[in-house]
Amino acid sequence: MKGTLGFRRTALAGAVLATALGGGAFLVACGAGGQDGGGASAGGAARLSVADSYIPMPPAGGMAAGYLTVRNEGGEDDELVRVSSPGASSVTMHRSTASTMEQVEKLDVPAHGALQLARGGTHLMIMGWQKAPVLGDELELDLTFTRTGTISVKVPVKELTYRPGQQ
Ligand SMILES: [Cu+2]
Repeated sequence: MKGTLGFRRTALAGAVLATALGGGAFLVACGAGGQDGGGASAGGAARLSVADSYIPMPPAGGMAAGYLTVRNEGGEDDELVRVSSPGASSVTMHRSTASTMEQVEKLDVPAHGALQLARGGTHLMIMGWQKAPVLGDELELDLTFTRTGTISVKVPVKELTYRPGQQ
């Protein structure tokens, strides 16, 4: 079965590359079972929930990062395509690379999987706060997904060193 394994690796690398390029090249669809017979509405829609969201307190109320996890318990892939907030003029999606970060237009939320925005990786960038945030504030983020539509969450402003799981 070496051939199969090799193919899977190639497909995976392709998917990672397509994601990295951030383009519309999502031809490398859901490879796993090798069934590419449509499956669109078959396995139940995407079922999303958001957890572990927080914003480390930005220095002097400037640019802040936002982190959260989007879980998808449903059978369809979804993708996060837009984030906005009534309390900030700009929220963008960023991916960190070795030495810098770049804006991306969408982020995948795989079926039976999760999209994790975490320190050192993919994150939200929040700018233009209408009111300088203080610890304990909550910022509404409106997350728009291709299939699910918009989910609004209240994201707490935490200490700069906060990590999820800490109280
Ligand atoms: Cu960034």
